[in-house]
Amino acid sequence: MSTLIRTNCPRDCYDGCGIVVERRDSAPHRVLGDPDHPVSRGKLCSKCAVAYNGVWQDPNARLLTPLRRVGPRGSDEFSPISWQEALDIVATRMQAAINAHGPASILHTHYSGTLSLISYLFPNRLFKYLGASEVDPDSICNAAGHVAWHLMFGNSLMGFDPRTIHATSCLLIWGANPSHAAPHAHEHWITEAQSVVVIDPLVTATAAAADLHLQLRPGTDAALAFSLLHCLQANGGFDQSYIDAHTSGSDEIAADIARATPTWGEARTGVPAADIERAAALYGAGPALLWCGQGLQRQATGGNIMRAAALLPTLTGNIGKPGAGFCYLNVTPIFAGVDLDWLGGAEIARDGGKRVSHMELAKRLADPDEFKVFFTWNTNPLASAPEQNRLRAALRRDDLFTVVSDVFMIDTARYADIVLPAASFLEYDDITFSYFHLHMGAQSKIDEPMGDALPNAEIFRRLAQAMELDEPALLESDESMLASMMAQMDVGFDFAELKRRGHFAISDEPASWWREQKFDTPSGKIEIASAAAESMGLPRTPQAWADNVVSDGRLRLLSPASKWRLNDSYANDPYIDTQSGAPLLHLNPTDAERLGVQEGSAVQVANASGALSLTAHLDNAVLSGVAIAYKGRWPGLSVDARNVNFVHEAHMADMGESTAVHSTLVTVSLAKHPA
Ligand SMILES: Nc1nc2c(c(=O)[nH]1)N[C@H]1C(S)=C(S)[C@@H](COP(=O)(O)OP(=O)(O)OC[C@H]3O[C@@H](n4cnc5c(=O)[nH]c(N)nc54)[C@H](O)[C@@H]3O)O[C@H]1N2
Ligand SMILES: Nc1nc2c(c(=O)[nH]1)N[C@H]1C(S)=C(S)[C@@H](COP(=O)(O)OP(=O)(O)OC[C@H]3O[C@@H](n4cnc5c(=O)[nH]c(N)nc54)[C@H](O)[C@@H]3O)O[C@H]1N2
Ligand SMILES: [Mo]
Repeated sequence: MSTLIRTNCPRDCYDGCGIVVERRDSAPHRVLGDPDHPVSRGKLCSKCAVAYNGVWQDPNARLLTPLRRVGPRGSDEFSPISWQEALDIVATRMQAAINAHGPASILHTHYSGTLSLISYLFPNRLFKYLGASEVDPDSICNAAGHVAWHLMFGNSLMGFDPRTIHATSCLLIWGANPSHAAPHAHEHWITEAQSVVVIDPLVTATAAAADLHLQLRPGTDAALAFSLLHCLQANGGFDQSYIDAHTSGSDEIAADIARATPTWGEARTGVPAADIERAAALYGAGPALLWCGQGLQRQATGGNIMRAAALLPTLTGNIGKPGAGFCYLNVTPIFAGVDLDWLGGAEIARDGGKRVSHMELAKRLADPDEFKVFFTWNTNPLASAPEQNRLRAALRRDDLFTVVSDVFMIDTARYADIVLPAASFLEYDDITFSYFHLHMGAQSKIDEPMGDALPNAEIFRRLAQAMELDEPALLESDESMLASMMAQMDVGFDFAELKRRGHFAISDEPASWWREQKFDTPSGKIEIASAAAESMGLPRTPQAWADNVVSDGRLRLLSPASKWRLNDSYANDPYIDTQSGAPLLHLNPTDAERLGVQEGSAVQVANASGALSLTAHLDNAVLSGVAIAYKGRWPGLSVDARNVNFVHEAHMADMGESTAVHSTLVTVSLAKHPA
């Protein structure tokens, strides 16, 4: 017997695909694309198709019971225990930490293993209610961009509606690699634009398919933005009436724009002057969309870069009309009406918890006095966070009580005192969204959780009970939260009907956001010059900066999204492991020659935080001076128990205490022994 059930993918991905599951009684369910979903159009990307039909349904790979560590930290030695025992231990240790050191001595970290709304947000209610400390989630990903666009536009969570692509003349993709990070957008959506320009140091498949690719040196984007503006202005591409009506401070950058000729731009960015002029002509030809990914702001000056890039739509008036706009992220549930603050427990929050940047996690956790309990859920810091070696050492602290909740036995869990098994998205109801296209979806329960695993929300309800907390918000049922969200969205149907439909678009016609040109900044205008920035110790205006060329032989290591993994999810799927092959360092052949490295050579990649063994792959797609090692491998599955974050030094970007991971500098040398 088999039945078809619609659901949606809750991964941290731009695409947010529709899924159909063929539910089978005595065989693994078949997870397929939903033919009626406008984004996935009947197909899943290769990584999700493999992992959802593979490791995610493999009882030998999944965590099936709560575990208590019985061996040394980092070992494999755990014993199964009951939920009651596990939660009683966790509750007792958390209460003891609160009594002795205050609630801020509990540090929790979480991110986006699943983005389904209840699972992603509800657990925060408990930590907020206690007044616990939190690792700032976005500081590992995109906080610099958020701060930058908040300063300029008063909002970084609302961009353009992708459906407006039919009205655009040019799509400018800046520092995103949709061919990996948004494969369906790459295949179906981008192809609908009249012209496509890509700005990326790497020849990605999206860049290769574009009308024009500006292959700039990493960290030189702000200079490129000013040079593009110089050309746009020279061609009459500035919209002076828009500038006068809706922006403030343009006069303060006029001289910088005047100076940034195409030859000036070429010298700073490595992009040929003629290509800068061509890109400006394409962007200036009509309504244009600017899509800023997250790669361009993972830089030491990433916030400044995002402010500079935002000058393009601002000075050309490409805002609030069909086919025009800018996008970093669209937090679709907000526009659908969901009250995310309520769901995450803002109303019951107690003051006093600290906020810690991921860039400081390893350092702060190593201090025996600051944190006594470390609770990790929905994220795998030993794979994804910087300073891997230092973090691992901190997790060996005997006096740190560590709890990890995940679907799998991830590296971080090996350091936990208690491991709590989480159910997968096929095993409970929830609501999903995309942070790019404007659809909300139902996550439908296909089957009972595997083993004794529980959905995130149920784990935290039971923990609140074990702590004898009677605040109703901590005990609210999924049914109640689903009903409230459906009421907030006011779509005229209930969750059962959403499950039947699968998904809905938040509007029939493309949303025309920003049409009213209202900006939630102190002046109500787009703030090119910002007193708020100045008061944060930042420059008043975006600066035409470019990182210097590295001339001491070191390479700039970029570690962007891999085609085969979703962050560090799926790395444990055997088929994906085979497809990904050995961990590679992609090098430009001229750099390889200078280093005496050949295709397949074992190389050592090193800097102050440590050294990593990789296999060299000579690749003309990589700019000279740059090296690529894709993110997301599990350290525990590699020979030297390390992944690329072993050489990630945790430098902060200029805004948001955010990651500057693509600013990492490394020396590369031939390894003494084969990899
Ligand atoms: N070098 C380098 N490092 C990076 C980046 C980079 O570009 N370069 N990118 C950074 C970025 S952008 C991000 S967002 C982070 C992401 O880093 P992580 O948050 O660590 O990665 P994910 O793979 O999204 O999710 C982590 C875990 O969530 C688990 N999970 C899935 N569903 C559930 C669930 O329902 N409940 C629970 N409890 N767990 C679940 C998965 O099994 C997985 O182990 O990595 C960052 N790290
Ligand atoms: N397959 C897959 N999809 C994913 C993820 C994944 O791990 N795998 N992760 C998800 C998550 S959490 C996120 S945040 C997004 C991230 O996805 P993206 O927004 O695409 O960000 P990145 O992968 O960091 O990098 C994108 C591009 O930025 C380029 N880049 C690096 N430095 C610079 C620079 O200085 N300037 C410019 N202009 N470009 C630069 C890189 O070469 C890369 O091609 O993808 C999501 N989707
Ligand atoms: Mo991310």
